Amino acid sequence: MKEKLEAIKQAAVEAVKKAISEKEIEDLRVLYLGKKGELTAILKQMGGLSPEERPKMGQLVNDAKSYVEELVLKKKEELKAKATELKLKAETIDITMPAKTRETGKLHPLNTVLDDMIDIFQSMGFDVLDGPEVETDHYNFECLNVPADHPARDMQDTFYLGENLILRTQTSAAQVRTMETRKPPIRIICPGRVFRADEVDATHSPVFHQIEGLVVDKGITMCDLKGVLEQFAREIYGPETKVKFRPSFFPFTEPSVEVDVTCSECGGKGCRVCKGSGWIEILGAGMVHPNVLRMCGIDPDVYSGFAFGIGLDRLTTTRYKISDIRLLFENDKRFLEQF
Ligand code: 2U9
Repeated sequence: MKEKLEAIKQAAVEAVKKAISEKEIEDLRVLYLGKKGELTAILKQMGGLSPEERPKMGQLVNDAKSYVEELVLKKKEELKAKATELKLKAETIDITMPAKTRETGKLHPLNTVLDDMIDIFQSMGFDVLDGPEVETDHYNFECLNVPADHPARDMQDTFYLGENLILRTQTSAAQVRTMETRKPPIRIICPGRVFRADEVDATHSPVFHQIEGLVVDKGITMCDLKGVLEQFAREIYGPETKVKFRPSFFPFTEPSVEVDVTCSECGGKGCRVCKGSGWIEILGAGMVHPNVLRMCGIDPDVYSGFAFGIGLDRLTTTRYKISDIRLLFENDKRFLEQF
């Protein structure tokens, strides 16, 4: 019996040593030490022993059980510690690894310039509005006093989508729509894309951007026009900038002017940028033609107004010294990343 006990003990010790999982060790505990386990079973066989041998054998079985029990416990703890170590290793964050970089988007230079312009006009009390890019002949030409035989109406100059449907050639139509629905005082700017059937080159694109403004109220004069546009020019080009108003002609304004500022490149001395004149043209403007007011349902005997139109693309190319207007529309990342 002693040998049998020793054999069971040895088998248990070997099995426990080899166990590699907590589940395996628990199964071994049940197999050897459980109620029906092999070491428990041997106690039950002691009935055949003499009364002197019984306590000795009992002591030996109990010693063997304690020995295996302790071994199982130790192994269990060992395996648990190993599992925890493996888990921690798997979850370790390598703080020396370089972080994933995320590219940040930037504003397109046109939008930077537009935002600056909107800020300036909003600070002077203008609201910002927009309108449809597809317009009718009525809103784009008729209401703006552009006569039927005006070259701008020619298919050579305007994109026609149907007999009376066109891609707007200026954002003025949005202002006409406003005059139809709002009562004066009106003080609005309308930025947006406009379209003209131009040949494409370094300074011309069939799609370009404008910001047009309109002020209508009682008693608006050329002085208001000058004050607002001088303020705008100085905010954009700096307080030392000189502003010049030259007579011009547009069908929708009378009188009309074109506005020049001292060349920011040479300060007015004359250079390659201003073609030696010392001046750069930045916008067109004028007092809203009485016909336009009338067609928009506003009585020109009671109200007057001024309007202006600024080309955004040229302002952007001169500010950032961009040599070709087409770069603004190509969305080439190598170009855009520079701003
Ligand atoms: C209404 C009445 C009049 C808008 C105006 C200009 C003068 C002008 C050009 C600037 C550069 C177009 O982008 S550009 O080529 N525009 O010179 N625009 S007055 O006049 C209006 C607008 C709306 C109801």
